[in-house]
Amino acid sequence: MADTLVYIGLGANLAQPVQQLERAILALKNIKDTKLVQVSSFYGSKPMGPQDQPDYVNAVAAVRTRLAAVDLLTELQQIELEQGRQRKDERWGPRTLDLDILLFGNDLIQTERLIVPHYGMKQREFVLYPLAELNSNLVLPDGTRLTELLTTVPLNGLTRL
Ligand code: ROI
Repeated sequence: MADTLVYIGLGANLAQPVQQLERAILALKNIKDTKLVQVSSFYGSKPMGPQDQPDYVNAVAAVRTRLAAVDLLTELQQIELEQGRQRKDERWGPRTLDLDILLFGNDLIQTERLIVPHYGMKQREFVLYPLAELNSNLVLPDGTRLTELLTTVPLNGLTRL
């Protein structure tokens, strides 16, 4: 079976977020049947959602995997839990680590556990700009060009750290 190029969004805004992302990247390197191929710069971003929470640190990583998407998701959720992620009731609250599958090749996935492409990615500056650093020629499965999205989504204070 061939491998799949996957883009993963990383985000944290608690408990030393830069270190959380660095630790998560080490953990990505250890996922079975998966190779880390690229990591963007780290970015500081304003919280999307409730504003009474710290700023975020965000990045995007590219991996090549032979795992099925759902099995990769299980691995990512395990890493989140190992880094102290607590599932809270509050929607869009702060978190020590968030790992989102943004794109899984050109696959469209709509299951109970997983929706890919990530539902919010087209509107999120903290996803689109790091992604563009990895592949500015990227075209989404629906044919949208990343460069096109960048013209419509402002930086909103996003800064490269
Ligand atoms: N806001 C920013 N800036 N970065 C995130 O990674 C992020 N993640 C989230 C919500 C709470 C929606 N806001 C965010 O899950």
